[in-house]
Order: sequence, then structure tokens, then C-alpha cells
Amino acid sequence: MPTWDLLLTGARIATMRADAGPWGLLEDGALSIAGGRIAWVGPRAGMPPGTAAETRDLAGAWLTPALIDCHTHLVFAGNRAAEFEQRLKGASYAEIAAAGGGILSTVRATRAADREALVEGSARRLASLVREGVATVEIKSGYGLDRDTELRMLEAARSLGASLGVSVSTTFLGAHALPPEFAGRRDDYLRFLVDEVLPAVAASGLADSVDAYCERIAFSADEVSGLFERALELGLPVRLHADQLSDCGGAELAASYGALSADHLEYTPERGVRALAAAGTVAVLLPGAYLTLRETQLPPVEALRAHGVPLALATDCNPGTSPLCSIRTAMSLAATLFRMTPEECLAGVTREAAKALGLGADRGTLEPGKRADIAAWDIAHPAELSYWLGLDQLRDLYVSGRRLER
Ligand code: DI6
Ligand code: FE
Repeated sequence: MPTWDLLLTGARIATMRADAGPWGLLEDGALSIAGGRIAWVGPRAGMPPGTAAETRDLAGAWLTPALIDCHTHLVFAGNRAAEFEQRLKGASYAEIAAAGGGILSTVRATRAADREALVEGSARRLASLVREGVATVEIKSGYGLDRDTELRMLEAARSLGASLGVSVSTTFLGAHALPPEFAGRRDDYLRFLVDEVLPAVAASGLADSVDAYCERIAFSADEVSGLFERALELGLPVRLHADQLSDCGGAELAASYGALSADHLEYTPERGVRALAAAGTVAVLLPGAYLTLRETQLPPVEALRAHGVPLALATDCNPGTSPLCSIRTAMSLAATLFRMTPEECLAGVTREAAKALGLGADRGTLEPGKRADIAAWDIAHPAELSYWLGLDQLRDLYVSGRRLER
């Protein structure tokens, strides 16, 4: 007879298994946990005999996979509220960037912050996500743009995860902007990234993937290619900020390198969508940036759906284009602005977000063998998770089978 560490009963369960009908739904379900993993999940009536060290009756609460925010820049110093005011008065994001503000203003603040200051200043943003049921967060570097500050950001990201008891997937985003000391010397900066910074990042083991900002105001497809080739040589998977402000061929570029994800995609044309589908690259949609920039070009949701591209959702939490520290709000925005269904929204922050991080086999659905990262909700139906704006409905969050104190 199996012995379990914890048995949860009396729950309604949205397993989010892709092969188990809408929401992967189980009424009157039970779920058992052993060694931090899901041991069994199904209707209570079909539960095999076993003994549990602890049993909890959830009295009708809903269980879903813990949420995953698969695209954030939440480690940085300072903020850009002043720039926000300028934009409200009519200045564009690109104009502010061209005048040395934008990303570079956060770079100045971040370079001046030591590791403790970065951790302390970013903890509240991560805590906001965790309070909403997020147990896995991707965090990018990209506000250092020199070797030491990039490494310091990645260290800060890792230590934040450890101190809040959640799991952090780190991404090196050295190709985010051209730093001032390389002004007019783009090729030199790319060579510096490829020859010096990327190898140091790979050797440090501090990054799980490599990202780049492919955009007219950032780096071209050609420039990104050299970086991606080196990343793959060093054994690091890639992902891309693609086609956010213009069609730069970003989706096709990401697909051609077998990227884990291509993110934003507002300006991606049909051929880009087809390339993502063929490569199995996850499309990560970021409605917080769409909202904040008052964008009007919608990402090609229907085409992505029609071609079977996996659709994930994330906050893009960053000080410039998406000061959003709420994954629940991202879900609601994706439903209202992008017309994603509530089920697609929940899949987008669980199963598909796990895929975007290369963690699809380990988490993102409730099934035996996966990590027991589970959210318990006081809701009547999981569609509510994409419906309310700003309502705290989380009852409990389990990370690797242990209830997180919030
Ligand atoms: N992600 C990014 O990296 C850029 N836009 C986006 O959605 C810019 C971030 C920033 O302005 O700091
Ligand atoms: Fe981003």
C-alpha cells in the first residue's frame, strides 16, 4: 500500500491536462503527494488504498496547477514613473529611448545597485506574484549590459527565488540595448557579448536560457543570429522578444533556432506563425505591454490558434513597458483585449508557460510524477480566474508539496 505525505480530498480539480477534456476537469477529486511530487490524482471514488501522513478536506475548493509567469524583468533598480508621465503627455517609447532614457535609464540605476539592493528592491514585485499563486517565475537580466552587472542581476534573481520559496528560471538578456560606452560601436558590443559575457554567464551556471530584444530600436535579426549560435554552442536554449513594435522577422528567426518561446508577436505575419508552429516554439503573449503602450495592433491570436501554436501568457513585469506585477491581471487582460478564452488563459499560465520554460515534463499540469506545485482557490469555477480584476481568491499555494506561508 502506498504511503503519502499529504492527501487532499473534497476538491474540484482543473488538472489542465491537454488530453482530458475542458480544463482537465475532475469533480469530487482527490490528490496525493509523496516526496514533493504528485503521486495520484483522480475522482475520490477511484482512489487506490493508501495511507497519508496528513489528510486535508478542501470542502469544495478548486485545485489548479500553481501559476507560472514565464516572462518577467522583475529584477531592476529604480523605476520609470517620470517617463510614464512623459508618455502620457505624448512622447513615444521610441523617442524616449532614442534620447537616452528608456532601458538605459534603468541600466544606470541597476549598475549603481549592489546585489542586496537589487534583491531588496525586487522582492516586493516577486511577492506580489507569489501571493496570487505563482510558484515558478522566469526573470531576465538585461539592465546591466556589462559582465558584472548582468551576472549580479542573475544572482539576485536566483537568491530572490530561494528567499521566497519559489522556483526561478533565469534568462540572460545582454542583447537588450546598446550600452552608452559602446555608442556607435554596435559590432564591438555584440562581439563583447559573444566572446566575453555569454561564455562567463554559461560558465557561472546562472542562466537557464538566452533572450534578445529583436526590434528596430534594439537589435536586428542578423545581430541576434550570431548571439544565438554561440548560446546554442554553449548549451543554452534561446527565446526572443519578437515583433513587438514592428515586423522584424522575429518569429521566423526564433523558430529557425528552435527557440523555446517567441514573445510579444503583435506584428508577426502569417509566415511567422507558420514557422512557430513547425518549430514547436511557444508564443508568449504579453497584454501588460500592449496595454501600457496603448498598442492597437493585436497579436495574431486566431492564426496562432489555427496553426496549433502553444499559447502562453505572462506579465512582462518591467519598469518601462509593463509595470505589471499581477499574473491574474495579465489573464484578465488577455481575455478582454486578446479574446483568449478563460481556459486558454489558465493554460497559458500553467501548461503552456511550463513548456515555454522547457519545464513541460516537470510541472504545469496536475498529473502523477509532476512537481506538486498546486494552487487552491475559493472560486465556483476556474473561468473566474480570468474574470475578476484584483480579487484575492487564493486559499493556499503548495510548492513541491509544501504549503507556502504567505
Ligand atoms: N520587454 C522588453 O524588454 C522591452 N519591452 C518589453 O516588453 C523594454 C523593457 C524596458 O523598457 O525596460
Ligand atoms: Fe520583455
